[in-house]
Amino acid sequence: MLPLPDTLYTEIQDNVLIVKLNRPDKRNALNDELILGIEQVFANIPSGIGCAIIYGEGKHFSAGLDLSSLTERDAVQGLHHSRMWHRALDRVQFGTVPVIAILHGACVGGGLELASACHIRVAETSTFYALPEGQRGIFVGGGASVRVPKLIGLARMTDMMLTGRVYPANEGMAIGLSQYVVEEGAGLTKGIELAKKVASNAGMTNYALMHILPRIADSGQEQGLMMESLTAAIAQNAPEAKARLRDFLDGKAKKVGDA
Ligand code: 1HE
Repeated sequence: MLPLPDTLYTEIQDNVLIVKLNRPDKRNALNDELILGIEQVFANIPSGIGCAIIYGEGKHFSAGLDLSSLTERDAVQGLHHSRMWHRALDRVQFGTVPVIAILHGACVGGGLELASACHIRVAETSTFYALPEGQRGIFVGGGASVRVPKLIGLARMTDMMLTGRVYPANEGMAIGLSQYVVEEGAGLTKGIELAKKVASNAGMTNYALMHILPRIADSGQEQGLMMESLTAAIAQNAPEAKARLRDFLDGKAKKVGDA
């Protein structure tokens, strides 16, 4: 694996890969170096890792696209730049392990695009969400037009971009931008707790949730139901599933709601 930029830091805790955006002086604004670094990290998840976490150093998760690079680009370069973001964030969404984003402060523009490519979002109470592209005279280019409406609906995203609306953490959770809100400073602990649960699932279950569920959601009812049946059949056939089912029937597995 190529060396990562100083602005991206990774560490491994047990079977969890922790990725930190480390450009706090620029509010973790995402320049090409960082986006390519993210692509590289998520394309090369070490074996044995069952879940990844991404968070930001400093007071903000991410201020989005590094705007300083935008003024120089022509249309063709802009197209390729947007496609580079798509490639990198596809690595996050459709990689080998589920990814949990821990949010605080600004989660705006490209920062929200990155967060929305993750599978679980945990927001600390300082988190605020916005799509300031509308105000900057540009359009989203990192996948928000596809991923954000799936979280909050077309009307809410349209309003965010037309009016510059900012959603605070609690409202963000209510509309679907995060699945959790936690106290300030508690995000990483919560993320690691969730990551351990995720990593303890059967491999086929996590694979299906990452790679098949979104495709079912994008397809028509008949195709979706067929894909569901095929996935269910493959999952239940795995030796790991048989062992887990046997454990439950023998009274050895946790019941729903057990810690
Ligand atoms: C930046 C960026 C950036 C900060 N690109 N340099 N995103 C935005 O439109 C959000 C722009 N940023 C802000 O609104 C604010 O910076 C924050 C609300 C996120 C944070 O405020 P604050 O007071 O903590 O920090 P600051 O003083 O505004 O910024 C500190 C430094 O970071 C400052 O640089 P300095 O050299 O003067 O110290 C800022 O210029 C710099 N900085 N944000 C470049 N985004 C794939 S398409 C996606 C399209 C988008 O993401 S558009 C949305 C871009």
